[in-house]
Amino acid sequence: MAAAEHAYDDGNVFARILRGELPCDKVFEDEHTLAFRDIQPQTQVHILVIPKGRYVSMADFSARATGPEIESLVRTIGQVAREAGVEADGYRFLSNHGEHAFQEVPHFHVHVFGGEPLGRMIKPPRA
Ligand code: DGP
Repeated sequence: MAAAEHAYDDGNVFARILRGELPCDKVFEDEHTLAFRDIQPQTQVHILVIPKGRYVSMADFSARATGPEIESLVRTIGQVAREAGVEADGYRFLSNHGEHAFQEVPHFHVHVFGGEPLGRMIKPPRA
């Protein structure tokens, strides 16, 4: 994969949150990962989990992240869902990569949705 495909924009909003230039409603932080509430929640619980490293999306993160970074991110997803109280009734986590997925912020992030019925995934299956 060409390096240019993963060119990272240090001006993106999550980079600015990580540098402390913008506030966030933090729910968890460790050495590698930050979790905070989405500014435009789409469900009752809507938390974003991001690596602290400069990764554009899942494509970049899955190719370059270290084992400890990956472990931290995955464990954080489970932990914030548990602590938000959505584990028993169910939750969804997803990440948008690129144009077809309508990724808006070019810093890898995982959405954690819950607190209410979420409907079926994406749209009805193709005939
Ligand atoms: P995506 O479409 O997957 O790139 O989702 C980007 C999400 O980021 C969207 O749900 C709104 C959220 N978001 C955008 N700007 C900010 C911000 O400044 N603070 C917080 N907390 N969330 C933001």
